[in-house]
This record gives sequence, C-alpha cells and structure tokens, in this order.
Amino acid sequence: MLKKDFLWGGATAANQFEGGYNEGGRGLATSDTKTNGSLTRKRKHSFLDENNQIVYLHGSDYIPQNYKSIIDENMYYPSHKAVDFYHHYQEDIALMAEMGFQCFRMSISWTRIFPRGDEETPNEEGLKFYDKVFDECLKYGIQPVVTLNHFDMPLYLADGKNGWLSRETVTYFLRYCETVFKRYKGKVKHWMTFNEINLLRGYDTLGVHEMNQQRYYQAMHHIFIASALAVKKGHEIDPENQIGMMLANILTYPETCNPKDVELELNVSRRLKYFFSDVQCRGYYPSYILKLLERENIIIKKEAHDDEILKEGCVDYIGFSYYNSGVVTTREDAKSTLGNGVKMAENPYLQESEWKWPIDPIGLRISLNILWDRYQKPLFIVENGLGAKDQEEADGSIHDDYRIAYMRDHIIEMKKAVEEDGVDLMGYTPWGCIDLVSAGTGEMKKRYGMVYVDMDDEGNGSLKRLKKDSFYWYQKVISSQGEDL
Ligand code: P53
Repeated sequence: MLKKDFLWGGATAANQFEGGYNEGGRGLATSDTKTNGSLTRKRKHSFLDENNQIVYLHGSDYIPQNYKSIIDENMYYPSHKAVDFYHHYQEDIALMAEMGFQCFRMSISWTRIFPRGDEETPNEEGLKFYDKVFDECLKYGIQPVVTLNHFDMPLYLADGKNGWLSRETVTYFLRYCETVFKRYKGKVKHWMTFNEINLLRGYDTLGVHEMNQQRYYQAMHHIFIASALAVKKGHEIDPENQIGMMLANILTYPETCNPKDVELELNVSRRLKYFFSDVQCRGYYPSYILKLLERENIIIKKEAHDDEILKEGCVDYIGFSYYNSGVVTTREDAKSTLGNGVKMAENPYLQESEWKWPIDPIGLRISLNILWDRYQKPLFIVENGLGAKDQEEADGSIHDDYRIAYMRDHIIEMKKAVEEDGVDLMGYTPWGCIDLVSAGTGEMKKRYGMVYVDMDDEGNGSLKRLKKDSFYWYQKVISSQGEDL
C-alpha cells in the first residue's frame, strides 16, 4: 500500500498557468518575451538589436550582450494571459478539491514578489495574491507544494546583470526566498528550489547572454549555491519545512549490449542528470564532473565558503518529472541527437505520443529504483502525463481514454516500485492537471489536464473549464488510494 499521507494532486507552473502578467504590480520575467511555437517551429524571444530593430532568437541561441528584451505589441506571448489562473483560482482550486487533491504543486512568480529582482522590499500585492491562493487551498485541506523558480527570472536581472552568471543574483534570489518562507510559514511546508535544474540552459531560464560552456558551469554553480542557501534558510525559518530539488529524470537506455553503448549511456546520464542530483543530494561536485571541467579548461570561480554551503544545503527530498525514455547509441549513422552531439536511436518496443515522446511506464519504476538506490532520500513524482489533443463533444464532454490509459499504466508501475521494491515515495502530481500552455512548444493544444480549458494556440477562447473523463477517473483513483485503477 501507498503511505497513509501519500500526496495525490496535480502540478502547474506560474508562467504557463497564471497569466495576469502585468497585474498587481508584477514585473516582467524572461518568460514574458517568449513567443509560441510548435513541434517544428521553435519558440523565440523578442529582442531589440543594436540598430533598434526587433529580432527573434531562441533562448539557447547566442544572444549578444547588448541585446535587450522587448515586448513586440504585434506578437502573441502565451505567458501573458496563460489560462488565467490569476482570475480563476477559486474555480480551479474548487475543481482540484472535487477531484480529491491532497496537494497542489504550483510555482511562485519571482517578479510578482520582486518586480525587478533587486528591490529591498517586496511587492505587497504580489504576496497577497499567493496568500489568497494558499488560503483557498487550505480551506479544502489541499497542501500547497511550491516551486520557488520554474523556468524564468526577472527580465531586469537578465538584461542588467546577465542573470545567474552574476553572483549578485544569488543574493536577490535569497531575499525572495526568505520573504516567501517567512510570509507563508505555517501555510506551505513542501518546497522545491529550481524546476528541472538539469534543463536550465540559455537566456530564458538562466538570463545569460553570449552563453558558452564556461559561462554555463559558472551560472550553474551560482544556482547550486542559491539552492543550498535557500534550503538552509528555509530550515532556519521553519524546521518543519521540507525542501526538495527538482530533477528532469532523463532516462536513457543503451541501444545494444556493446560496452561502448553502455559506457556512453553512463556518461550521458552523469552529464545530463546525476551531476545535478549528486551535488544537491550529496553536497559536493562528483569526481567525474571535476575531471571533465579540468579536461575542458573550465574554471569555476568559487567564494571562500562555497564548499561548506553546498554540504550544509543538501535537499530533503527529490522531486522529479518523468514523461518518457530515450535510447543513446554510438552508431555513426544514427540521425537525431540529444544535444552535446550525443546520438539517439528509436526504441522499437515503445509507442510514441503525438508529440513524439516515447511512452514507457516501466521506465518510471526503473527510475524510482535508480534514484532510491543512489540517494536513499524520499522521492516525489511531481510531473508525469500525456500531452495530447482533445476533442470537445457537442454536450461538453471530453473522452480522453488515451490519457487515462497513460496515467493508469504509470500509476501501476509507481505502485510496484513502492509495494514490491520498497521505494519511499511521497506523492504523485500529474502535470498540467488543468490544461495549460506547453513549455516546449507554447501550444495550448498539447494538453495534459483532467480539466479542459477552452483556449487555442493564439489565446482565443472563453477560458471556460470542462471536466474530462479523466477527471472522474482520477477522482476514483484518489478516493480508493490508488486501488481502483
Ligand atoms: P511540455 C522538456 C523535456 C522534459 C520536460 O513539457 C520538460 C521539457 C521542456 O519542455 O519540461 C517539463 O510542456 C516542465 C514543464 C513542462 C512539462 O515538462 O513541453 O517542468 O514546465 O510543461 C511538459 O509538453
């Protein structure tokens, strides 16, 4: 059986869900200059170039230092309205309560609290908004699970300070964390520091211009320090706080039993995944990364007490996302790549989603076991789900049996990891429990929710909320503690 206090719920992120981007004194974030896209068309950011022309570049492109973000009045930016949780929070939380949620994972928008990022005092109106959200949750016995930073940062810090490349950003982030830890003490007990810390890359999530390997590792060092200091501060302010990391659980398989494929898989896993969880769970840089930095002549500038900070700021639990798995290969003729030149192959044993993500429920059980074996820290599945198109019927019903099948298969494997393997699992919060904007493509039609939101890829629609078949199914799953699947 799952634990008595197992947390069933759902997950969202401010820039994809909240909207109200210029309301309540909120400042602009890097997510607010990001356009929509599709599977074949990348999302881009709008910048003003040296000739005062608006140019569009992808977040991981090379962004010249003097380019400043700009809002193009003729462009649609999905984060601005998102699905307008800002004005629908009461209705949305009531729907979550009706499903039986025991927790709700959401993120606080940093620029709602510190609009530029570097202010001495917070924006009271922003703080009040989250008071209302948390009070509404607690009214129904729903515990908020809060991500402190989910895929954006204050635009002012990105353009003015080069984001996380600057050590000052650590100070500003800490001020924000301390403010919300104090303000929401007693209301929020579960926190996570950085969403999918191993996927933070370019301008949009790190705020860094002219990115290169040296800058990347330096920015990530500042993120590690910021996370560790936040964990320490959060424990000081309320010893009951549980503060986790959040890992994108990129699960990879070697294509064959050729030791070269197996070795490649080990190196890929280390570089793209374990490096981050090793630092945040063990409190120091693993030897394979120190050697890699040495080989590549990357020198991380540290301050005197950084090693101690990392040691003292280990996380309490590992939150992770799990959607799919991939196959890596040393075969020269393999076509697709994972980045860093790593070649990928197809997995002939798995089906794919409409957005080409392989569906691999057993991979979830494998992942839970690997993480539990490696760290012996409680785990929390804070994202999982199927992005798919939904069809609203004439009577307003939505028959999403494909989504139910995906979730059922994953919950079955999750339970095996707990019941047959003894993994310590805190909860399960499927992604985008109420439809929201896709992070990868900016589309609305890539839907994850058990609740449908009437809105299209350009932001048109009534925003009305409809219950899908998966709504009633998940309600039953929660009330039976995962027994009735
Ligand atoms: P979307 C890529 C790969 C795995 C997880 O993703 C990812 C991404 C980024 O797209 O992000 C997480 O919306 C992320 C969420 C995101 C969700 O997965 O591209 O934490 O913000 O929405 C699903 O389908």
